[in-house]
Amino acid sequence: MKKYFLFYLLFSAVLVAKAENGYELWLRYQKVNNAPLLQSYNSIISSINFAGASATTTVAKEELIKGLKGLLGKNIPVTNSITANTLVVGTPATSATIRSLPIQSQLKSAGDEGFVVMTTSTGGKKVTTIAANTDVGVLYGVFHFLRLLQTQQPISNLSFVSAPKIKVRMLNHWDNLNRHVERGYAGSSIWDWHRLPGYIDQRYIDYARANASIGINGTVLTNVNANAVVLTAPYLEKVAALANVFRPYGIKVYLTARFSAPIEIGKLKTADPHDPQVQQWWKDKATEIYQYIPDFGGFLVKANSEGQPGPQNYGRNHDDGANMLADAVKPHGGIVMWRAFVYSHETPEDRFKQAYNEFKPLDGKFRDNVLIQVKNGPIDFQPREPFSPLFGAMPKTPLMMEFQVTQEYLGQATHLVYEAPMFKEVLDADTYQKGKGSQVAKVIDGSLHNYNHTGMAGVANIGSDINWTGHLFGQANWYCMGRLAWDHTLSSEKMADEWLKQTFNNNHNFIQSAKKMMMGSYEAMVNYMTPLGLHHIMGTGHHYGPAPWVDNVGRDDWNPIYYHKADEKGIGFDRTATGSNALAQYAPELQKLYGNINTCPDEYLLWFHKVSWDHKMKSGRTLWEELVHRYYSGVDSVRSMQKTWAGLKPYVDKERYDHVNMLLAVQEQEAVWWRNACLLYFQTFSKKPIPAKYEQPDKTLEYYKNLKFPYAPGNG
Ligand code: BDP
Repeated sequence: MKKYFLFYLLFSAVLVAKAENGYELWLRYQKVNNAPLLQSYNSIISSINFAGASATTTVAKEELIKGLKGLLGKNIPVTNSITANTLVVGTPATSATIRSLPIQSQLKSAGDEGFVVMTTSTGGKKVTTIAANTDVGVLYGVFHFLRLLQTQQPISNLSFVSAPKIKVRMLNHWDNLNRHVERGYAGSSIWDWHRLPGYIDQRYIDYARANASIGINGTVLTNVNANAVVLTAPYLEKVAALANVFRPYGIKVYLTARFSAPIEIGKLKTADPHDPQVQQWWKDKATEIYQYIPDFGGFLVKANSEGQPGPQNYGRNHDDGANMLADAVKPHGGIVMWRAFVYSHETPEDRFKQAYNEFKPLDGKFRDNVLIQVKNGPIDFQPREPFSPLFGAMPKTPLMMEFQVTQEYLGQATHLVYEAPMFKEVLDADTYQKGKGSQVAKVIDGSLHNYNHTGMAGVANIGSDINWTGHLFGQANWYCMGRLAWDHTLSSEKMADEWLKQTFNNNHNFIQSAKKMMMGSYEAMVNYMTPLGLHHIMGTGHHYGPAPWVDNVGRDDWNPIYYHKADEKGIGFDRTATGSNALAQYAPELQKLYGNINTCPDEYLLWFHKVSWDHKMKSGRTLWEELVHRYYSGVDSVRSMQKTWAGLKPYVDKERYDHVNMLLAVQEQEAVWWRNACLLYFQTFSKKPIPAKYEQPDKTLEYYKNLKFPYAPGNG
């Protein structure tokens, strides 16, 4: 008997210390391990009064019950009555109590999707309320409330109103119908097209929960390098099944539209946007899609870019193409997101300038349901780019932001890189387009130019891996992208703090050290990959690892040597008036700042200037010395991250500790690889030594040049 009892004890202990594989993301709802706080939470939440019966209300209610059960360690009764310390949840439409609470002015400012979380009273009883004008607002409020508890905030005197600053908050999946994810490093696509529509993977539901918890309200299911087959009836049925799962969570489904679809699946001879038959085909297609998915969000389009078909194939322009699709979805309430990531094959122009050159003249020519989706920087999701000069330059056309959450150029899924500081750097950058204070964030939230539509998209880093994102810390990038789309004023520290507390624990020492590690990780990566404004020097095709020497790819601007222009004289791309003059696309204030080699911030120096190896930097070092210093300090930072993580071992479960630990070791090796390969290569031009005080490269440049990775993941 005793033996069995011991066995039982052992068994239940194993259950309690259940494996943490990262699947639960930041929605773990572990019991609050701070006794006084737990007591206070318990005294403030004695019952739940949850009004409403819609699908959204139902999932919100289930989430709240589940969350509170985990966090408080017991079931909180759901009641129809209201007593002291009831949590009152609902909308004015669903709850007479909400209508009567003194929160009406706050509700007004919450708008359509926002919420109010307040401590208030009714009939002399103190209550807490989660209220909104819509059911989805309630859902967001519930997630906010649960976040407060998960991050162990006081809740005795709440007064919080929140409304999203951006309307379309979106993930872009670059997922192919065969489940290969372009630039995906976390397994294969989570969309199991073959088994849809009949089989609904639990992942779809958990995906929707996770997105709703951070305010994401749209998802583009398919790759921008699009396949028209997704627009055929059997696939629309599958898409509809996903849309049905996501709908209660406030998430709309969007698809990528292949511009040549009328030819490929419609049997037309042309896809010319001026052809009436083509226009009709898209109208009919839109009508068909809306029969399957009544709240279909609309299309995302990559056209005349990197070989994708588009209106220019027919001598038309982007506005012709975008407007045709916009007209097709307009009667159904859809939008078109037309990408500005274009650079032409023929143009010998600096690639930096091409998107601006093509789109700026089209300002004001798009239908009112078109948004132009612009990558954060002018080239292509490099570790660090100055903001795209289009931001601020198209006052009559809503521009939305496209960030890349998946780490294509940022160490893929083996490097711990917290991206919030990079996103914030762009959002906070001042365009000066309407004088000082014209930040990129104000362009995309519509406040600078009064845009009627606003949006932010993140290219997803999600795949079939058990922890969703390959690297556990990649989850933080998904998290902060959603949070920033909701509120771009949130600081990187705050989001790291929230994510860490929810994902791991609330221990002060753990949080302080782990946060510091996250906060330094972006700059570390820039330093060991592309310091001082270097860009696009990674391996051809797969973009894995360094390859600054590549000079034989089909077109000039796919070659790293095009971007760094290193020679005996120096290194960097002259984009001032003596060079490509891309700088002229920015406001005069920035032309002046970036145009002067002495005032140009170090971060962007080689983006805009060809700099001699002996140039004296702000640090007092020569450019060569500074480059060496940066590459070495990048590696040093990774080594300190390893030390920090080792010190955090007592605070993290074994599975997740080991996962991060092993990946940090890989990251260290790859950082050394980047450093050595780049410095040995650039040294062939600078002809200067790596000072003896530094550990010297242990391999030759030839060795690095000969490395090949035919099966690197994520390739196109
Ligand atoms: C590049 C990627 C490529 C994408 C392209 C895009 O390497 O796979 O198709 O961006 O955004 O960075 O269209």
